[in-house]
Amino acid sequence: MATVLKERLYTRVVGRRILSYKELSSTMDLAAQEAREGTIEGTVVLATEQTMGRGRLQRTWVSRPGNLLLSIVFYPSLKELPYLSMLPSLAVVRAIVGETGLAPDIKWPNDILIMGKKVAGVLVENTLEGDAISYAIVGIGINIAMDTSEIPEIAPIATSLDLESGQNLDPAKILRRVLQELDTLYVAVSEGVSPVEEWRGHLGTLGKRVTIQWGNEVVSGLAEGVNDTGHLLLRRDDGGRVDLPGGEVTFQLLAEDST
Ligand code: BT5
Repeated sequence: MATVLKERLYTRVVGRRILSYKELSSTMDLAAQEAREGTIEGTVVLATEQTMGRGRLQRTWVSRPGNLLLSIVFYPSLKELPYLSMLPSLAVVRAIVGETGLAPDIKWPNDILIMGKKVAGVLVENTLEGDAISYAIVGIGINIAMDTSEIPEIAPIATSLDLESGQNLDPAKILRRVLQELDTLYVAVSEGVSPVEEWRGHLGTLGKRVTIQWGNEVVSGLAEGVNDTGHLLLRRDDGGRVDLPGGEVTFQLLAEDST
């Protein structure tokens, strides 16, 4: 896949170096190792399979062949950092829309859903050195040829692009598009263009009643908006407004839906 990609990749930063493996424990770990060794920014680590694919908070990412599993190395400034978690989900949305015509949306902060089911996930792991960011690894998993109905642990909540589109999509084509979109967005951010408006426009969470777990806290209310650094602005039932940097969203059923 890497050779096909190299030939047709038109990017400035993302994908300047591509490392492709049949099997890894997690692309996050190898990308972090590469970053510590000073690899060039935009290095992409791809794996056909992961034996210990992970999500946030030590959760597992089901990682099988036929899907996209990758991590990208960035050396962002502190100013660029808040945007770094918006860019991958935005790049994935753009790629899915452009390559399949499907209409995904983003569940804050960065799950990609189609008709309420998760088709892709994004994980950003930052490493600080003193006050500066030493490196950030962006991990992206996209289900392409996965029959999620056969995997009990995710069957009720997950889907794949093949299932949703009724086609056998070419993972290399989708990968190329994701990397190109991510590159365009990252270069724009480094030139001072904010991705927030476009990202906000794809957030399916806004306007919904939600319960959010953030650390040990649980808050419920109306997801009113997001601020310029991506924090969710939640109107609590007592009228107060809270600003949440991250967390786990559960949608609340409206009374008429639950009957
Ligand atoms: C994420 O975490 O959604 C981030 C997933 C990032 C995966 C990529 S793959 C390449 C790179 N290398 C890694 O090791 N990771 C990254 P989170 O929001 O915590 O969601 C995890 C939850 O999603 C799990 O608890 C399951 O409920 C669900 N899940 C697991 N595998 C899935 C899959 N293949 N498709 C859809 N949902 C899945």
